[in-house]
Amino acid sequence: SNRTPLMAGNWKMNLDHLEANHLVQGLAMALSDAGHDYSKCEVLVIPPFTDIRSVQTVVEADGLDIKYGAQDVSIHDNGAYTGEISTSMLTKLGCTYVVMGHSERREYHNESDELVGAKARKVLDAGMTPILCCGEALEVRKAGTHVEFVLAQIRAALAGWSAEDVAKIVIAYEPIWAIGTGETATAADAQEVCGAIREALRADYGDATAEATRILYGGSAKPANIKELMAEADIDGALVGGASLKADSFAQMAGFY
Ligand code: G2H
Repeated sequence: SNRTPLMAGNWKMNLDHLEANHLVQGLAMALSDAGHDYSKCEVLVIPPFTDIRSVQTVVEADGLDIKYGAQDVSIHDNGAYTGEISTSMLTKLGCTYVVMGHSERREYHNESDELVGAKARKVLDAGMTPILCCGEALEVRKAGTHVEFVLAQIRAALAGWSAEDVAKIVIAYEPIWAIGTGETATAADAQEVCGAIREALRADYGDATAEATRILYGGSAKPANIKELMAEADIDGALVGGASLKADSFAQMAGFY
């Protein structure tokens, strides 16, 4: 395909700003030692808000090709929203991606598909790329309705969007039962849903959008299973939690090709 693979490290609530500085330097070194070709796989780190400035400083000082973004964002502009972070604060720091709808935020912060869609809209309008997360819980998987469930999440979030805008986003499929559990979906399980997502995009928005939109897999992705996942036709990269916290393992994953 013409889609550039994306290896995205979701640090979640880990690492202070000094550790962040250290990890990005280590990652840059590991990628450089491996002769990483960024045109074959884009490398993205997604640290906590308090680490972003620190990551920016390393990236700019060393002229790195590593991209960085945020794990969440407000749907509001600047103003009286205590505790929130705006898109303009992120763009000023050089962020180019923002995650929304991660299952941890849906579960612990009651985020609805509607809110997740509004965040994606806000991020796209600010000139950054939304990474829209979706995924089913174990009960849904056991009931065999996981494909319908995931497509419904995506369709609810993107209701009313144009084909051109949908082509600019990244979708991350993360089955909740495989997150941080060591339990990876098999490559075939992941492909089943990622393929169904692409066919739904084709039905809703046409071929050009279906072929352009990048779809990631997330859930215990690691060096040992990344090649197998990336060999699937509709998996364009991974959203990596635990394995992105070590420079060597994440660099190895980015070098899957
Ligand atoms: C899924 C993933 C990153 P992990 O949440 O978003 O985390 O790779 O630790 O399962």
